[in-house]
Amino acid sequence: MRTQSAPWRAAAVLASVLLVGGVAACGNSDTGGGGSKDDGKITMGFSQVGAESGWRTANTTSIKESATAAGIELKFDDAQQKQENQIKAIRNYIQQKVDVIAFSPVVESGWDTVLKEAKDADIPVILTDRSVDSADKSLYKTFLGSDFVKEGRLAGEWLVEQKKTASGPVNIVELQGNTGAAPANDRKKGFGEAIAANPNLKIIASQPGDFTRAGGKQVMEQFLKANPKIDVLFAHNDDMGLGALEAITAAGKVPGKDITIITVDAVKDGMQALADGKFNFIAECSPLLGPQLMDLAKKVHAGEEVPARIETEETTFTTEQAKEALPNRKY
Ligand code: GYE
Repeated sequence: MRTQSAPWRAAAVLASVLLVGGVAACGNSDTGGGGSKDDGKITMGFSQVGAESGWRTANTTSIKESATAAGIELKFDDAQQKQENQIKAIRNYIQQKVDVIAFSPVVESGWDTVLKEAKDADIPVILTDRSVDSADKSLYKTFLGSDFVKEGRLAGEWLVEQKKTASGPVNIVELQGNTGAAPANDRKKGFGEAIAANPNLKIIASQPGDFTRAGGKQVMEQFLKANPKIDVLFAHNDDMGLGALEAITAAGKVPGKDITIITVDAVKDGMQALADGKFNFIAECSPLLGPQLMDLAKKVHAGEEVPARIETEETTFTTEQAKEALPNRKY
């Protein structure tokens, strides 16, 4: 057995203290993070839905810029609208021992297993933009995003008011977001509940257009072919509404006049269409979630309690209001 000289022994003791400290930091459950804390920098793994819409592009920019401003190291993955890609990205983040995982779930269901894996690895999860339908609320720390049911309801209430003197049936077609997504389910629900106030208002066709311009255009073409009388289009986002404009014009109808168009989001292109009178009403949905998300990441990393639900503030726009707001619109 070798005996160590005093300086070596001191060095060995110091090394083991550092080692133990480091291991403790990696597995520290008090602060709720699974990554290494000793470098003082928070690492966030973020799984984004895709790049399907103007809203999504603005949301991605907001998240990237806010991470830089907050000094948070961001690992970013674009899932191209596929749940399997999101699950893969989250598993990678777990393996890399990031401090916080944040994601916007493309659909509501099917997350329990991977969320449990993150919880077992002691990595806090923040849901942003869209939520999950998991019964176990301990699988994530908080959900930051809009009230999609309310957006649908505001859209429906505006229509009820517009059509209150209609004496005959008002035929509505609906372009839904991607199947199973929280904003698609919830906007449909809110809108449906609001228009039930007037039995003349009838949804005669409703199909997913996947939140994309191409999807909106293609499905609107089918709607127009199959239905000679369409009075109203409710599109779950601006991009599908913008795609539908092309189909409506190609069919020889005047958007905003022959067909009343209601959308959700209020991104620049949508607001321009509204200001031009091609859209008639937009329920706003804010994509600028980055600053709040970074604040939350710092808090959960520090082991602070955060509210289980944080709702985004939003408004609605008519043509007049869009004209006023457009010059200062950032996205
Ligand atoms: O409305 C749509 C996007 O999840 C709120 O996703 C978001 C929605 C948004 O593709 O444009």
